[in-house]
This record gives sequence, C-alpha cells and structure tokens, in this order.
Amino acid sequence: MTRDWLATARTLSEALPYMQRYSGAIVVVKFGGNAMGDEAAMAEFARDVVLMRQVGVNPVVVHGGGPMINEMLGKLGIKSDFVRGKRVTDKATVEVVEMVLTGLVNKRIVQAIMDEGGRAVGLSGKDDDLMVAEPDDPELGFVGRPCEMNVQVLRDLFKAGIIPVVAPVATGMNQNETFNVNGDTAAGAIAGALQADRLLLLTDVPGVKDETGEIVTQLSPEQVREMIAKGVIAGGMIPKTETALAALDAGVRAVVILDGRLPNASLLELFTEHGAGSIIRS
Ligand code: X2W
Repeated sequence: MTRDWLATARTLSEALPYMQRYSGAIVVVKFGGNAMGDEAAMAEFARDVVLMRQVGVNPVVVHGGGPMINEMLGKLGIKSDFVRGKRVTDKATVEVVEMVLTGLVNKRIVQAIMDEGGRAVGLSGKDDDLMVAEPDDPELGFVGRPCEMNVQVLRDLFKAGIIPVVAPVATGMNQNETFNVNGDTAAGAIAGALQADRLLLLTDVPGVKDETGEIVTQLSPEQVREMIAKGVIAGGMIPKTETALAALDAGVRAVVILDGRLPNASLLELFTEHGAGSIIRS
C-alpha cells in the first residue's frame, strides 16, 4: 500500500520536466470511433485532455465516429461501402455523417470534457471556414480532401483556455457544399496548419508493427516509406502512416500512433519517459 503511494508521488514528480517541456505546446489528439469505447473510457479520455490543458498544453481534439455513423445508417436502412478506407458518400449519406458527427459524437465529447471540469467548444470544419475541402475522388462522392485551413479560431480558443473539439466535416469552395473527411486526414490537416508539436493518433491497435509483429517505438519517415513499400505496413495502418508523413511534411514536429483504449494513453505518451505506441519523426 505504502509503496503504491510512493510510486504515485514519484510518477508525479518525474512528470515535471515533461510538463515544463510541453507548456504552451499545441497537441492535436485524434480520437477515433473505435477508441471511444464505453462511458468510462470517454470520461477517462476527457480527463486526460483536461489535465493537459491544466498544465499549459493547448490540446485540440479531432474526432472520428465511423462505428456511430454505421449504426445510424443501419437504422435508416442506408447501405454503406468503403473504398480504400474511405466511406463512399452520396447525398443521403453525407447528411447522416454530418448529423452524427457534429451532433451526437461531437457533443458527447464536449459534454465529457465539461463534466471533468474543463471548458470545451465543439465545431466542425464549417465553423469560421476552419476546413475547406475539394472532392477527393469522383468514385467517393462527397468525400473531401482539405485544401484550405483557417485555424485562427483555434488559436482564439486556446487564448481563452477553451479546448476545441472538431468534427471532420468540411465546407466546400462552392456555396452549400458539405464534405465528409476521414478523421485521420482532418486531424493531420489541422495539426499541419497549426504547426503542432505533437499529433497523437489514438486508435485500437498498439502501434506500428515490424515483420515479426513487434511494435516499433521510434520510426523515421524514411523507415515508414520503406515499410509501406515492402508491405510490412498494411491495411488500416497505411492511411494512418500516410497521414503522419503528410503532417510531418507540413511542419508537425512528431506524430504518435498509439492505443487509445489503454488507460491514460496520451498522458503516458506526453508526460513519462516511457512514451506509448510508435513515434514518427525526422
Ligand atoms: C469517415 C469519417 C469518420 C471517421 C466516415 O464516414 O466513417 C470517411 O471515411 P473514425 O472513427 O476515425 O474511423 N469519413 C471519408 O473518420 O471515423
């Protein structure tokens, strides 16, 4: 019992240099639908983000919600297909995507952060033209690729001590357009535009695996490119690592792919010497 308390105190004390290092830093956290789990997991995630804010970090939450969109499409009897990891999005689907992401999922996260004593404001790419997109691929319908970012609203919220929570729905170059943007892509574009210190991609796998199935804790962009070319990085890890490479090119200092279902995953990554998952940086 006593030893546990001592260990807790030591962990807190050891976090000091990390807290100092990250004071004023911008950390974009992508919270995927698969990492959301139950109410307890949501509360724990929210608590981590509030703690970051409390120690002077400027966190931005960019969320997904694929499983929640699937559930609602199912209830409405709308069929949905994925091509290369992206949802084929027709007019009816994009309306459901916007409702579920900007309504249900976004507000659930905002509420969880408020419940933990933080201040959060939810927005989508439409708010203040934060994320403007163009069609990604004609085959995918209303799926957007971010082409113009206006992140001043996020900086304004940082200054006010408010945690922005962003749904990956974008506005278009033409009037009245709505685009469904992959959550990882949106998080990468926002992190790039903010020149963020860290982009944390919280998912449901422990990180990037090598040929033997071991998690690689540190990777350079060159290593990632090589692993993609050799087929070692495959499936759902391809869009994630490609997002990471694009974010690094755009000026993000480091990208971490980690298991969001681990308790306190982001705190472990930011404030301990262990880190978590796979960190990609030059
Ligand atoms: C995603 C947006 C949500 C998302 C979709 O419609 O499912 C595209 O595929 P996760 O939970 O992060 O997968 N958009 C274009 O990315 O959710």
